[in-house]
Formats: sequence, C-alpha cells, structure tokens
Amino acid sequence: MQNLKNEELKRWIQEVADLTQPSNIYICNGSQEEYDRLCNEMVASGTLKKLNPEKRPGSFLACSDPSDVARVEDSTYICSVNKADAGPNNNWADPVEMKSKLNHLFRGCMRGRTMYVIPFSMGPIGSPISQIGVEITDSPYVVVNMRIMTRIGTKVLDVLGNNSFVHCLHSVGAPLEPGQQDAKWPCNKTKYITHFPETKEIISFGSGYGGNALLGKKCFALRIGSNMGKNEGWLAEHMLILGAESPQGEKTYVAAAFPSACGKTNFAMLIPPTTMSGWKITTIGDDIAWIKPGNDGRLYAINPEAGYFGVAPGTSEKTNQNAMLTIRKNTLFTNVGLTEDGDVWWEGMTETPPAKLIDWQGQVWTPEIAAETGRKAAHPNARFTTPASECPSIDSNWENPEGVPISAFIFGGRRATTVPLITETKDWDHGVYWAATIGSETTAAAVGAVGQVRRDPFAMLPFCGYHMGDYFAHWMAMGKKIPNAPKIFGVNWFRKNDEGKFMWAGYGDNMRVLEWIIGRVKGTADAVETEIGFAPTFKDMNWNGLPITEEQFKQLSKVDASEWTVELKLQDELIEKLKDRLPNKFLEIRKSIEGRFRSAKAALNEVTL
Ligand code: SAT
Ligand code: MN
Repeated sequence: MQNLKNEELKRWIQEVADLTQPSNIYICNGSQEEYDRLCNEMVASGTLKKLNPEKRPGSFLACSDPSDVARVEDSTYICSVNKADAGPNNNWADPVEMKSKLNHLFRGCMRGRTMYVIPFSMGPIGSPISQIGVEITDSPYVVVNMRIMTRIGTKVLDVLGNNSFVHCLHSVGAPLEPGQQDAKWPCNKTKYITHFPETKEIISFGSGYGGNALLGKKCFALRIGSNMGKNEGWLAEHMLILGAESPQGEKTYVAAAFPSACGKTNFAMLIPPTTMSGWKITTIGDDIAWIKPGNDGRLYAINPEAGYFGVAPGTSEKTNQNAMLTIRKNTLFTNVGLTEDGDVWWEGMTETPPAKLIDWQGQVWTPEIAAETGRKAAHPNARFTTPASECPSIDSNWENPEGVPISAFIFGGRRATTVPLITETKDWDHGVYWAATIGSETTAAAVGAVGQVRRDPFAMLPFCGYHMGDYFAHWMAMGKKIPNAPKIFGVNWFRKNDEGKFMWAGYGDNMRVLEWIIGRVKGTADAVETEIGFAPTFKDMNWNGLPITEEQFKQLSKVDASEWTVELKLQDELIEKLKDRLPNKFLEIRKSIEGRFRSAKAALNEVTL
C-alpha cells in the first residue's frame, strides 16, 4: 500500500476495505512466484486439484458449485443515469439505488478473506488501443485466471502512473466467521453483475465464474468498452481475429463475430485441410476485438486479452488441434472430469471415453453410468483458461501495439434452417443490417434454455452496454468515417438437412469459405447476386479434397423465399423493440430486401404462367 503511487487507487482500496472488512489486503505483482503460491494455497484449501505433472504440467482443475456455472444474464445490469440509454437489450437499474443495494451486500462481505488488488491492462501494455483497469476481488481463483487472461501486476501500475482507471469490484459474497470452514467454491445465491458506464465502474457480487467474475472480459472489454467506443469513435466487439496467409505468402486479417459457444476458438485456430495446400491460419484472438480507425483509413484491431477462456467439451485433436496443444501445460480447467491418472477429460475429447473418472460434480462417472443417467463428465459450459502465448498458431503480430488491419468482418449464428453457408452483403450499411439481425440458437454459455432461436445482433446481445439502436447507428457512422471499410459477410456453419444432420463439416473446411471471402476482398473471386446479397456458385469455391456435390452445395446455399418471409417477420420483433432509436437507413434496407423477394416472386409467377 505504502509504495502505491496512484492516489485514486489508494483511496479506492481504503474505501473498499472499510466497507468489506477483509482480513488482509494484497496488491498483486503478477509474478510467477505469486501465481504458484496462490495455486498451492488453493490446492491446500481444496479449491484446486493439481493435475498429474507428467500428463498436464503446471495445470489445475477447479470444480464450481453446481449453481455457479455460467453467465447470469438475468442478474446483469447496466446502471446508466437515463434508463433509455441502457435500451431494451439490457436490464436497467438506477445507479444511485443500485449502489445503495450493493453497499448493503458488500458491507462485511470479505470478512475472513484476503482482498486482492489486481492492476490489469486490456491489450498490450502501453498500446494506444489498450486500457487499464484494477480489479479488487476476494477470490484467489479470479487472480490466477486474470493473470492468464490479461496482463497484470507491477508493470501495469508503472504505466498507469497517477492516471484514472476502470474500477472493477468483485466479491464471491461469502464472508467467513472465525473458525468457519470455507467452501471449496464459495459463492452466494444472490448475484449482481452491474455496470456504471458514465463512471466506468463494474461491481459484481455473488458469483466466482467466468464472465461474472473475470471482470476484464465481458464486463470491461465489451459492456464498458462498447460505451467508451461509442463516445470515443472506436468499436469493442465480440469477435475473434485471425490472419490468413495465402499460398503466395500474402496475409489478410479478418474479424468474426459468433455468439458464445459457437466455435469461435476453433475458427480462430483453424488448420486448413492438407488439400488446400499453402494456406495457413494464425491467431490474434478468440473472443474479443477492440478496433480503431488508423491513419491510413483502415480499421486496426487488437485482442485485449492475453489468454483463451475456451469451451472444453467438443475440443479434440480433430476439432481443434492448436487448442489441444495450447492446453498441454500451464492451464486451469474448470468443471471438467478428472481421470484416474490425474488428467482431464470431457465429452468429445477422445472417441473412447476413459473407463472411469470423477465428474465435475465430484461423483464417480463411467460410460455405463452416463448411458443410464445421461450424467456428463464435464459441464457443457466447462472451460479451459490458457495463455495465448502457448498457442502454436499465435500470430507474430498478436502483441503489436498498433493492432492489425482488418479486411473483412464475418458474422455468424447457429441456425438449423434459412441462413445460407455464405453471403456477402452489398455494402457497409447492408452489412450492418445483416449483423444486426442475426439469430442464433442459445447455448450453455448463459444460464437458461438451450437451443431456442433468439436474435443476437452482432453476437453482442448480452454484451452491448447501451441501447442497441444507438449501437447500430454507431456502426453505420463508423462506416462513413473509414475510406477503406472492410467488406461484411454472413456465414452459417450449422445448417441441417431434412434428417436433422449438419450439412457442412465445418472446422478445417471453413477455410474454403475464408478463401472465397479473401478472394472477394482482393477482387479475384466471382459471385452471383441473390435477394440477400452476393454468393458463390459451386465453381467459385475451392473443393479440392472435399467430396461435395453441386446439389449438396445448392442445399447449403439455398435462399428460400418462404423461409425468408418467416425470417423477415421474426426480425420485426427486434425492429419493434428498438424502433425509437433505429437509424432510418436500417428500415430502408429492410424494405429493399422485402422488395427484392417480391419482385423475385413476381418474376417466378410470370415464368410459371
Ligand atoms: O462470459 S464468459 O466469459 O463466461 C464466456 C462466454 O460466454 O463467452
Ligand atoms: Mn464470448
């Protein structure tokens, strides 16, 4: 405390300590020694299990309370001064009322615990696109995860100097009475994840899990970040960033948005099929992009994070070899199965499951028990936290403070019907319309029903920290400001046939879609016009090594007028909700798409007559 130079930080630490009454205050320096010590302490307290160092060196397993496994959107609030600014896409609470409620909850909430102070940088330290925050937390699990996911410690305080920073306050909400035995995963039934955009503060109570507790991620980098971006002329997006190097050695960077748990990490680390010789994918980020206009009229992006918090189930040598190599060591696993030889396992990791393991809820699990009861070895939203620097496909520019130039944006959802494999939108504004109206079937990344289609504009529905209508307008305005705006594409890897089977193999084969996208950016690939944009015909794609028929591709690419009539109707729900702040241009685009379907129908009728 004594050697802290930042006056605002000193005052804030004292204020929080007075309120929460921790037994110790500890300022994190970010060292390896500190990380190791905290992990060992958590092994001793039962929060972490050390994995077999011969199988998984430097790695640990944490299993959460079964009630604390995903983001809690119902308890997530934007506390802007004006309710209308939060928009219908957010829960809103009055900042003064919420602060007083939180004050009550935080009073004495760290009793019996250490209060950790984590200075962190979102983005390479000192980059003009980076931002600094400080998280105060009573969870050592949060500290060690933050050390992987962000850059933390003394070096951050050095660049911060006496400047202001984003205040991130977190408590698991489980004070300990003297002599009381701690829970392995302390948390509280009452949960609040609150954001104060005007004062750039985040206050989170009651959960120790992922985006609820690692406040640099969704809370800062997206919800507060999107507000900063709107005010300062940049974009904070739920996007992966990858580099695609052509056989000729030319690198193109693209950013792509998909809702949580739709394969962003897999796409970011894609390994092209060997039959597409010469293509290579490199990874900048797998979840979040901060994007600013550069002096050359292009958009430049950084990954504000330093690690991956990836979905474990389904990750395997086949689906994501680079991720499997990244998590070989120095990785924290949460809510996966523990094998008898001290390693981890989850559904989809290997074809043959281990004969016996301890599941994420601490119970004996065998394939027979699973077949009988449906019980999973790993929770569907189980995660790994792993350093980006360990990723074999990491891009040489991933820590470049200037960011990398973006040539294309890709937007996708998880849709069993209606949406074709690949569409190029007509121009920036039409691209904004496309991204704004994407729908997706819900996944296990958030608490709630799985598999229902909900509109998820820009994959930002749970993460946009202000009115979605203003957000669309901000995107449209940004397009006008950049002379070399990226092209905008829509994709859907998840279309199913009449038998309910996925029609597209996905994973490495998504390189075929990327190659066409890059061809369009460079002006070398052909397309035909459809009612909803431009699309490749069979001959415009590279099918080397993939036994797909023209008929199958037609099914994947079909733009079915009756399906789209329903789709456009469904989009009305979003338009209706946001109409008081939707840009006019938005409604014009909607009308012109309807018009195109009408004239296509009229033309068809003429032919039939
Ligand atoms: O929000 S989390 O960080 O828990 C993960 C996600 O939903 O992408
Ligand atoms: Mn995400």
